Amino acid sequence: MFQKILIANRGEIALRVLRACKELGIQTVVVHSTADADAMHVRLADESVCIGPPPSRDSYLNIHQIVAACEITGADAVHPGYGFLSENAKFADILAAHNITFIGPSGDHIRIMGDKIEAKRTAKRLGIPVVPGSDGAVTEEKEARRIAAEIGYPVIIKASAGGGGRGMKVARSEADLVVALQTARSEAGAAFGDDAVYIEKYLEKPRHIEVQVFGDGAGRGVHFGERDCSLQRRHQKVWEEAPSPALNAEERAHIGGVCARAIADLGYSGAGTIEFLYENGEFYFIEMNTRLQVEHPVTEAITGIDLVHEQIRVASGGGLSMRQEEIRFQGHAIECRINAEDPRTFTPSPGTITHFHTPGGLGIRVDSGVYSGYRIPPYYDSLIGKLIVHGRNRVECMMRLRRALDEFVVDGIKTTLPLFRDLVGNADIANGEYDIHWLEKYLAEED
Ligand code: MV4
Repeated sequence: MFQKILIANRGEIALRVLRACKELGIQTVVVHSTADADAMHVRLADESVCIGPPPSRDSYLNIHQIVAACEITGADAVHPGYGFLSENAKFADILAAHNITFIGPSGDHIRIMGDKIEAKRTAKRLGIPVVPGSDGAVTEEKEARRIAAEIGYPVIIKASAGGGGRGMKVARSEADLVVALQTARSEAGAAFGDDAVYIEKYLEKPRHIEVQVFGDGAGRGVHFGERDCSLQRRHQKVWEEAPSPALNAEERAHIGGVCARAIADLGYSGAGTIEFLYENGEFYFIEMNTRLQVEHPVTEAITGIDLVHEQIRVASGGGLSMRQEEIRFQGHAIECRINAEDPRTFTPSPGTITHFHTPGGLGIRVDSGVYSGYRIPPYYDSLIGKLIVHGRNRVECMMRLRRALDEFVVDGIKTTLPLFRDLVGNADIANGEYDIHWLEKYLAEED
């Protein structure tokens, strides 16, 4: 097992990883920017190293500074959290070259999944169902027309270097296609320095369902069920739940089994998430994330398994602590992302939190690094905490969520809490009847 882990992140996820390290008796080092000197994770860590000024590129994204912090403190592993360097293949390779363990998959696996064309080709080869479309990159107009005619309109053109909704264009007819192809290619070239694009059938009203997987890097793979992340705005998830209200136990076991086998065959190591669009009873792979995700606590709630413990264990060579048959799903969990934003316009609202009171009681978890008197720096994302509620079934979970939202107090700044208080009372949400466009339509109708 590791002696000392360096946490290369900030905010609630730095605290999340810190807690896992403490439980495992592992020493902790955190790195931070000058803007985060008074952050909770800095106070609670055994050691801290200031690695630069506020902008992320000069601190949390500065590979040299982080490697130097490892050398100075003698850390033998790095947990990258999510965002920042968590899916940076070069960072994983550099750490490996310095004999420091990256708590995550190999640089090569990160690289494959970062290239969306390569990721889709790999998924298909491993038996994961993919969205019908081009076999690889498309450059010629003629070829684009042929593929689109074959799969049928509407189609979507995506950048291979994109992902997470960046660099996509929908074409509803052949007349749209030429413009969409040219625009997508030039935008991708400008944004990512790679103009490779591919074509897919455009799904009109899918849900976003993702499967949590884990590999031991030696040919074993397991799945931890799915999360429904359809409630989002501008590709920012707002509310996530497990299990998905749209799936039955048979569909869950089937897609989970497909994903677990794929991860085993790939020789993948650590935590991963396989993202699907789900429409009319069918799953279509879109991307794979090679990191721990923001919404991992809903999976922890329904399985009772600490996914960060598992990441650390696998990275240290201890293997997976359980077999698939030992992973059981109990009840229902919902996560609300509490952002320092206007609840309607989502405009960031940094400033000082004058009063912070979190809900408690059975089935309630709050992951947050903020406190009364904390000043939110304007340099980073606006997530200030996550409320995760667990119940024996979805109805109980929703009742408990409504009560927890009533107890939650954040004064001094605007937050997304009022939006969640509206959503828990909405009939479509109560019925679990929503797709990836539901929230944006709801917000547009409210105005
Ligand atoms: C799609 C799609 C419809 N059809 N692909 C957006 C993020 C990126 N991960 C993939 N995305 C989409 N891909 C096909 N073939 C619709 C989206 C999409 C979306 C997906 C998941 C969650 C929210 C979304 C919001 C708008 C569009």
